[in-house]
This record gives sequence, C-alpha cells and structure tokens, in this order.
Amino acid sequence: MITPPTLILHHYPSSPFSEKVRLMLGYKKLPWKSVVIPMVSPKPDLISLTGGYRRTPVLQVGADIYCDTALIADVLEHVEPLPVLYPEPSKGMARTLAQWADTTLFWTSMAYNLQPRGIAQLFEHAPPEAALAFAQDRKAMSGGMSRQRPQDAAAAYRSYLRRLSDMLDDRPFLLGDMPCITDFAMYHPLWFTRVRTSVLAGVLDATPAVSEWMDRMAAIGHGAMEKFSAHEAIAVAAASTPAALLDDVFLDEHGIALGSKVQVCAETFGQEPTHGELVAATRMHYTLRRTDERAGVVHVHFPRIGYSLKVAELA
Ligand SMILES: N[C@@H](CCC(=O)N[C@@H](CS)C(=O)NCC(=O)O)C(=O)O
Repeated sequence: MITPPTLILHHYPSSPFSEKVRLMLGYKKLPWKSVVIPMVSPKPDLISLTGGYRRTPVLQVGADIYCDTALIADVLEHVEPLPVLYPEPSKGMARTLAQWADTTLFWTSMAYNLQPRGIAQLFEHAPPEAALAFAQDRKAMSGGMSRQRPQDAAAAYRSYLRRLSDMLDDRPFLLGDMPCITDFAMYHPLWFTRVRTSVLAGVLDATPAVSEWMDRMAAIGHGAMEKFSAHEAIAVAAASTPAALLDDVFLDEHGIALGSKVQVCAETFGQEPTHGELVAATRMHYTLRRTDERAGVVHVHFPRIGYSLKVAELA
C-alpha cells in the first residue's frame, strides 16, 4: 500500500480561500495537519517556507511548498484522484468558472462583506487595534487595485447569486450530481458572508436554492485534521528533500533559462516576490529552489496563471 504524503496546510480559520482547500481535503478524505498562521504580516514562519509569498493558504508537502489554491487543487487531485475535482467532459468549463469565482465573485463578495457592519462583526471579540491593523495590511496589499463600493457590490452580488441559483435549478451541484472544482471555488466567498459576516447574510435569502447547495457543500466537512505548530512544519521541511522534478517539458515564454536567478510574484494583491533558482517551468507552473536558514533547501511552486516571472532584480 502506498502511504499518502503528509499534507500540511498553513491557513487561518476565517480565510475563505483556506475554506476552499479545507473542504477539498474533506471531500477527498485526505488527512492533514493544520498550522494556523497570522491574518496579517509579518508572517516570519510562513516566509521561511515561501521566501516572500504571504497570501493564504499555502500547502506544504515535506520540502515542497505550493502557493495558490488553484495549484493546491491540482496537487490534491494528483495525490488522491478520486473523487474527481475536474470531471470530463466539462473540465475546461469547470476550471474557467472556478477562475471567475476566485476573482470576480470573490472580490465582489468581499467588497460587500467588508462594509462597516461586516468588519464590526469580524472584529467584535478582538482589541480595537486588530481591525485597524487588518485595514492597513489589506490596503498595503492592494496597491493599485480599486475596491468596489459596497452598494455597487451588493447589486452585482445579488445578480451573481441569481445566476448560481439558475444553475442549480435541475441539479444538486453546479455542474451536475457531484461537486467539482467550480463548486469549491464558488462556495468560499459565500461561506464568508454566511458564516463570518452573518449580519449581512440576508443577501442569500432571495436564492434559497443557493442556500440549500451551501448546506450540501458544508456537509462535506474538513476531514481528519490534526494541529501542528509552525516550528514542527519548518522542522519537517528541514528534514526533507524536495520531490524529484519530473522530466517535464520546459516551456519558455520569457527567454529565461532553467538555472537562472528569478523572482515570482502575484499579479495583483500581495505582490511580495519570492526569489530563487528556476528549476522547472512546465505548462502550468513554475518551481523555484531556494535555501532558507531554518527550512533548508525547499522548492516553492506557483501556478503560471496570476503570477509574473522575471529575472531577479538585484537587491
Ligand atoms: N489566488 C490566491 C488568493 C489567495 C488570497 O487572496 N487569500 C487571502 C485570504 S483568503 C489573503 O491572502 N489575504 C491576505 C493574507 O492572508 O495575508 C489563491 O487562490 O490562493
């Protein structure tokens, strides 16, 4: 019997993108270890592993560090192919709808959720400086992005919910009888409204089919989770060797050779770069090798979509 690798998720409870991954782990019945990371920078333990990337969540498998939930979903599908996240023949449609959910739907939902009443609820049990630190951190991350006003977001959000409701007219999940990547991606921004900013959850009342679908998604659960500390996770990385890279195609779109010193950063929101040696550039992702004082040699993986690759700028 092949033992599945130990999956370590770096996340925090109120993070919607983390909820997407927690549910996919539950769906695939993959046991996982949970490292709770701070909601705002600084995040020194996470950065030890990623080398700069600070968004949430991050999946660690030994000395391999996977950034972004689109890539994490691919890794989970590889580790445990069943039940499938990308069903044929609608794989392309499922991925495309998921990408729309993780961008347009997510930002519309968050512009609505993070209006003053939502923020007040989120931080009702926290000291007053926590809300301020959160606002300042997210503003610094958003450099150049414009956030919709809550009133505009509310109207768009209602339209999107009606469209989802329409998709659920004759089926229990968005593309059929079983959940797929589209369901997990559409669910997490709505989960935030319903669970984290429930004072604003009235927006869901006009679309009961969506609420019923959300109940079905929530029932999947998070699977078998065990608490783990950041120190333990870093020790796992230090004691591990990154997985051998497949003899995969090297697809060069940039004129940057393997072995070059490069930097990768998100195209929007949280653009802190990760520096390293480019050791793989497949059709779907980049891999950077870096050496960290605490974590040792790690491979940090990013999807191509949504990330920018450049020759490293000298510090
Ligand atoms: N495209 C990324 C988006 C991740 C993202 O924006 N996550 C939010 C939290 S849900 C974040 O990083 N917020 C700032 C932080 O946690 O530091 C993904 O799919 O993982």
